[in-house]
Amino acid sequence: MTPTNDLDRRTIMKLGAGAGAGAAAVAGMNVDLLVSDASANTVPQVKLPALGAPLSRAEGPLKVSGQARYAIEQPLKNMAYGVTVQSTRPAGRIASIDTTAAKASPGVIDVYTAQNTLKLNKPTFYGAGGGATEVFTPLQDDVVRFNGMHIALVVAESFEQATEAAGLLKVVYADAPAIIDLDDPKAMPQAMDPMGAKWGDAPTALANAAVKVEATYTTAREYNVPLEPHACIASWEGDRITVWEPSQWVGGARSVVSEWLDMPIENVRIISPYVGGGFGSKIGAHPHVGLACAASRKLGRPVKVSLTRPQTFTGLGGRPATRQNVAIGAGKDGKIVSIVHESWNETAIDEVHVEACNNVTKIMYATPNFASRVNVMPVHTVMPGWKRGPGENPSAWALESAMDELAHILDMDPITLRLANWADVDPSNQMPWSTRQLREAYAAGAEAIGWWQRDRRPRSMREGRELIGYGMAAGAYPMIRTASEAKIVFHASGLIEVLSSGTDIGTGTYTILAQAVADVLDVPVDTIKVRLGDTVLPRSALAGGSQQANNLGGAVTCAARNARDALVILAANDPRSPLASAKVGDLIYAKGAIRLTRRPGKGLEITDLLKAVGKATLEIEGNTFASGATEEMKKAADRSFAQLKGATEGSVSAHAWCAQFVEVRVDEDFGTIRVKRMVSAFDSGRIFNPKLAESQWFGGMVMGLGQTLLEEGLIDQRDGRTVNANFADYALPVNADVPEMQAISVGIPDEKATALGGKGVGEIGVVGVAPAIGNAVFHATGKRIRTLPITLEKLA
Ligand code: MCN
Ligand code: MOS
Repeated sequence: MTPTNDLDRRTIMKLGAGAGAGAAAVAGMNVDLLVSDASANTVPQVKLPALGAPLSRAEGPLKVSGQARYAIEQPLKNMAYGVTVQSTRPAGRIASIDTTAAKASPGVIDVYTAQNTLKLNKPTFYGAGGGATEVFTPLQDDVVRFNGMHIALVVAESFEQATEAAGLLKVVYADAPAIIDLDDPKAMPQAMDPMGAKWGDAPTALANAAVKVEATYTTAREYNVPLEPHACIASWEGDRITVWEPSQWVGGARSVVSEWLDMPIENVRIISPYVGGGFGSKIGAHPHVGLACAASRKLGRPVKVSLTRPQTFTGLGGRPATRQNVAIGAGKDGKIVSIVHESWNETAIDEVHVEACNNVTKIMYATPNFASRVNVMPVHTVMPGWKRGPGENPSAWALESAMDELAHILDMDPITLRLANWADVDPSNQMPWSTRQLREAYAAGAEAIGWWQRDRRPRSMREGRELIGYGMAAGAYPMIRTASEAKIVFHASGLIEVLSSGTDIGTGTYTILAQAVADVLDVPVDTIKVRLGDTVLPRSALAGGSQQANNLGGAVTCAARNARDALVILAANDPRSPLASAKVGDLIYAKGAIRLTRRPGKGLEITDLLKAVGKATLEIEGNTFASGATEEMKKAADRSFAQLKGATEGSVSAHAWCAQFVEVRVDEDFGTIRVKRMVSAFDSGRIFNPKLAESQWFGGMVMGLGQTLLEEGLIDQRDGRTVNANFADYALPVNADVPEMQAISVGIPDEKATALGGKGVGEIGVVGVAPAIGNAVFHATGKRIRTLPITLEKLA
């Protein structure tokens, strides 16, 4: 990978300009902030905002030294170990399960099945989230819904004993015909009518169009595969339960645990300070968590349930396989007159997960006529879930591949075609964009990869045996928002704590919240300690939908502003304060101290104030709730999806944008495809930390590379089994697959979208990668591959 310096410089300059700081100030980045940059010592010291500085991850040292304690590393006394047994048939019923041998096996405490069940209620809550995760509750009936479904939980004194006993169950199935996958002729589509979009008369305009592209694009079943497998510990004390669960959303996990167990939500605590990746798969607590909670209640001791790596492919779902028909009609000048789009995605046999495949299709280009329909196809699979850029990712694959096909038919440059169809407003609702630096993204990406120097004709560039291809594609991700709250605690010791129940799943939440607070309190970043991931902390929505950085950035900024006021009031009003003789109006807060407006040179430090007034701590809250928000609304923001605001719930249509560029090399003899370079330009608004944003974008780009060339859940047509449910056979990009990468920030602060002017970073990096690579493969070879992954046999 290239060093981050270029990106940092560009981003900082952009930010500097946008935030009103001069270019000279950029060179003078405070040494406090540039922990590892020795050169910063040599330049004049001008203090720049902490927010926007390329700081390293605050919790990084804890993680690399093994001190960060992940969920199942929690040492609890008297732990029992639960191992789930999964069905080996895809559909039908369980005729019987003989648990005799398992129960007699050494160390076994109990074996739970549908006959001897652990009662779990059906959660209603996730269903309201449009398929965020499954509502399925295991062991509650004898129905077999998919191959790999949990059908028993064996609990023993050790993991090994439970695993041994799990292999001794004798299960007899009464099979029923199974619908294996999207291509199964028995699969029946169900239209999700409310998700469609329509304006004008798209079919007629398409029929009359001078130029047309009509094609079918598919994506494979994909898995989220975070390095930390899904695993938890549940522990009861009286009528209260604590669950250590790697979670993107402790508030959501708490809701579902309380529903499963039919208990007051206040008695549930979820703890998740560190998460080894989730990519959408840890937004919801999955059924094994319910089993752990219920077993722990029954046994009166802590129960740990860890899915094995193969079980993470069947114990929860990833991105569903999708099929999309896209038709674009245009004039000879390239102006689009119609887009007709229909999509299908697989879902569980009795639950609906919708992949909103028209999300990008309906907003990218100005077209007078548009029609889209979204369908699901119930099959015998684990309920699919959200994987980074759900909806937008497959949507961009189809649309942006089709745009490339159109450009080829028209003999037009793909960027020129896109600019010819520039949408000045959101075409799906005529709302103005909040900001849309997409033209800048095209320009920056094209320049960086050398787009205009290439020969546009397919199969025209080569080096030895290798065909060279350039491809580009664009994309969007909506700016979702949910109001949140935060607390700042000043300690007499000097420590300043920032508290939120939001999580850091590897993204940088710990770091950016400290940066945001440091600016408002005007103190060094390293005096601030952020605590996250615990339902006892202030309420936060999910780290999902690329919203959390902006949600919490806004909340902690508000808390910090409140804190400045509160400190001034305390200094003026407490009779024990050294500044008690002053009036509130005579005091200001600056640089970590309370000062007399007329003599600001000398100040009363926060710690001295606290000591003087006899307080060990001072707690100040802040939030971004609307002024009239009721307690019920505040609870809903943390516990449900009810307060989540979509991209157009304001006066503007707010999205992050990307333009992805790649160079590929295709070996003509072997058909092997290697991505040689990836250059992406992103509009994510104001960037809070360019180093962390870059690593987010890079992560998304690598994930897109895997999706395009490697990842594919293979299903045995005889029994619906996921054949390659492991890291050896489910191929992911390793370092050797990852080329030189560059991520360029072209965003400007977008206060119409969010309080601090940032937009989403976490997911936009994966949108548009697949079509950019597919388009580059076409440019290299003249072959258009419309089914992901693009593997070498498809080029033959
Ligand atoms: N950031 C920034 N400037 C902004 C916005 C964000 O510098 N304007 C940086 C910050 O470091 C912030 C990070 O980007 O911590 C991600 O912020 P955001 O886009 O708000 O995303 P969330 O905090 O909501 O995180 C969730 C998002 C999603 S939805 C998926 S999927 C995904 C992703 O983050 N899963 C991840 N990135 C991941 N990265 C890791 N390591 N692991 C995952 O599971
Ligand atoms: Mo991201 S798929 O919204 O966790």
